[in-house]
Amino acid sequence: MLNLINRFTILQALEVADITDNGIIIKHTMCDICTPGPHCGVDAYVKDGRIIKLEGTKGFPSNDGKLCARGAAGRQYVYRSDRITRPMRRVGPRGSSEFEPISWEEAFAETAKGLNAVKEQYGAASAAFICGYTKWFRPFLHRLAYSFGSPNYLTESSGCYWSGVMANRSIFGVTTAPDLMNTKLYVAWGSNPPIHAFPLARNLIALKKRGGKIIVIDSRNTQSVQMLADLVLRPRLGTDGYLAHAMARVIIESGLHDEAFIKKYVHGFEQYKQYAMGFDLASAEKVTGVPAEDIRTAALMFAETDPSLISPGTGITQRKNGFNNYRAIMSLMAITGRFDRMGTILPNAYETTFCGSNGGFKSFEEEFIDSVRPKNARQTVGLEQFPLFRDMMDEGQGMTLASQILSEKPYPIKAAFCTGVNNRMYPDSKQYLRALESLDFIASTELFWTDICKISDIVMPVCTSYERAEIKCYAGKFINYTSPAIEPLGESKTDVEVFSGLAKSLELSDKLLESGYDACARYILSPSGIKDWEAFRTSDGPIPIPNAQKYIVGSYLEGALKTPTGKIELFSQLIASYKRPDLNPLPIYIDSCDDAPQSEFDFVMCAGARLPNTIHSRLHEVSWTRLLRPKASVDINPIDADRLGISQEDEVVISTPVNSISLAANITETASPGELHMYHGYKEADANSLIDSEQLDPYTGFPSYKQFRCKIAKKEDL
Ligand SMILES: Nc1nc2c(c(=O)[nH]1)N[C@H]1C(S)=C(S)[C@@H](COP(=O)(O)OP(=O)(O)OC[C@H]3O[C@@H](n4cnc5c(=O)[nH]c(N)nc54)[C@H](O)[C@@H]3O)O[C@H]1N2
Ligand SMILES: Nc1nc2c(c(=O)[nH]1)N[C@H]1C(S)=C(S)[C@@H](COP(=O)(O)OP(=O)(O)OC[C@H]3O[C@@H](n4cnc5c(=O)[nH]c(N)nc54)[C@H](O)[C@@H]3O)O[C@H]1N2
Ligand SMILES: [Mo]
Repeated sequence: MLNLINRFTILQALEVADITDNGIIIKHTMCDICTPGPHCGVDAYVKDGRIIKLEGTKGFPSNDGKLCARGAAGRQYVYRSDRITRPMRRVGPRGSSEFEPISWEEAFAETAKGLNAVKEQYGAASAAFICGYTKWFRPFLHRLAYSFGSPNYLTESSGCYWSGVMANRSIFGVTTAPDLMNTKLYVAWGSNPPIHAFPLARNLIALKKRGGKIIVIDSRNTQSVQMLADLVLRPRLGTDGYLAHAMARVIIESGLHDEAFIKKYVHGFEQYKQYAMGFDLASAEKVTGVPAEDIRTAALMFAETDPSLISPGTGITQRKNGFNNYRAIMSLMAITGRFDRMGTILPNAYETTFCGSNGGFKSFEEEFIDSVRPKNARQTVGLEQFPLFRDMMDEGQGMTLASQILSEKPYPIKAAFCTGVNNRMYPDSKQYLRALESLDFIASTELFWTDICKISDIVMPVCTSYERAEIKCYAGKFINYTSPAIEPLGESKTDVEVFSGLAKSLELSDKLLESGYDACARYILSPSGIKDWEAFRTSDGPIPIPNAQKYIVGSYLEGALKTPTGKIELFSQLIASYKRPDLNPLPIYIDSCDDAPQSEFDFVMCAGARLPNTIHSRLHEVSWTRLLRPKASVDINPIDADRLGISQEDEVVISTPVNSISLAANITETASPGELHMYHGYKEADANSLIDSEQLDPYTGFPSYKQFRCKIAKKEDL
């Protein structure tokens, strides 16, 4: 997106920093409330040390003056009444919410004592270092875990986007990015850009303005359908693999696959083709619910428009057969030669430069972590069960943590250092909380008083992006170093300050980590070519990265691909090497619903399709955003509502074999008949308390967030 905007416009716009008028100072900062990719520039209007207004920064690469509903509520988020402002020590029984304030020295000393006690008795691996969604400090936490000697660095990404990363790596050997600016056709498949990332939606509107086409494949009737789509396919939940194979057959039978490309670059085409030929249009219509003619039209439109690309979202992966559905979709790109070519998907030559953002050069982020990797450590959590995850990701599969804590198999976990962890984001959220509650020691860094804080022994207050300095790279080869817009609230610190303080108290002899954010970042980014670090630190806006390389399209394909065969793999040799009957080298289709008996649990729930006013649990307690959808509610189709006698806003009960919750009914065509949709993270109606934590995708360990059986009834009928 950056290359669209003239770099001088950006820099000029940002030179107007710090205008003072009536005692108001305008600070250029960043909203990091959502995904790391498009973090938006924000002007914080600060008076007497408090933010009084937020506006999008004009000319900023990702948002050019705009803010979404979540970003606009940032001021209320910062000043939420349940912000933690002092370090606290638990004094009553665990869960009693009895805490007393302590000094930071005490907080560090007691956390070090708690972690070291577990290390002495059980070994360092028995302490897990866990983080939620937040990405800005991840390499630092990773390093703290390794310096401590524990392999157990776990993140929320093991239920978020690692599955898509793994699918891309298994096929292409590398993660990929859509070349949106040069494409003629974009397929949003299980992805809803206007809601999940509005900077992306702006680019899609631009694509349409220049005559491009958009196909939306979504189980719901979404904003993408209404705003962007030229063609809409609405498959039943989880049937995307079937749909993709049926499209592959149409493409191959029409001779629209790229034979020369396949011959040169693709491994396993014959096995794949033979498999895909089993998916005829009539059966596909039955399974997916999409009219056969629409499947054909979509297949032809995708294959005949060149260049075209498919960009799948987490709507595909968060279910039992999610990894294979994703692979089936990406296989369409492989057989049509839509890889590493302008307007298709491009390999990410540098997967991450700094904290999940890509600045076009190889930084020392890997070295920062690798150099302290514990030797001869025990098996990382979840990796015995998920060998593909083990071989592709450098962290544990956090979805299995609760079961390892409770079973003590293959070895006990007895302490957790949690940084922004919310049990309500995990499958069987009550079990996750129960498991953590049973530990010998828990310390948390958090902004707000969450349930995990309430069961922690030590709680350490941390601050938001408005209260800290933070570095971020942008795809257009720019890098930004913000300054705090306001002082950290109360006694809160940044997470990285906490890690540095703790590294000292733990006596890890990790001088680099002890030296703090700026020094570590300077080391990690030393290959950037930035000469005057001080000028960068105080730059107050994005600066060009001197050593950023422009990717030469096609260059990855011309070398050996990072797959076992050095080719694009439709048949995964790595998966074949495991020789496990439940892991198929081909992207096979199986029904991806959980095992609850259909006779009793006759609806399928998808929990978590993004809403404009939410970002997981973080904005549920913020009144501006909450007002846009005041009640936790479940979307149900009018046909189903009629049949069950449910009226708008009736209280309904949803049950699975794991739990029951009650919430309001929202009758809408958005949901297809037989399917329900609700958002996650509500205290009063926790979707994830319904989900069986054992129902995981065997390839990736991904949970069944977006497809599990349940039943629904009117509360007064029960
Ligand atoms: N049912 C269902 N469940 C889902 C999903 C779904 O679609 N459906 N989506 C999954 C996905 S994709 C994701 S990414 C996860 C998200 O899962 P989480 O990241 O756990 O989401 P939140 O609860 O919003 O945030 C966790 C906590 O981080 C705290 N926090 C915010 N910023 C900071 C910070 O800078 N430092 C610290 N220490 N804490 C901070 C917040 O206060 C919050 O309590 O949820 C997953 N869970
Ligand atoms: N507003 C908002 N934006 C967010 C977030 C948020 O919480 N709120 N979270 C951020 C995070 S952590 C992530 S990972 C991204 C995720 O961003 P997306 O991947 O876009 O996430 P979703 O909205 O959960 O899913 C996309 C679409 O998939 C559809 N879908 C669900 N199941 C199926 C299926 O089986 N087949 C098909 N074809 N479609 C299906 C849903 O109806 C939904 O419209 O969003 C990020 N942006
Ligand atoms: Mo996510």
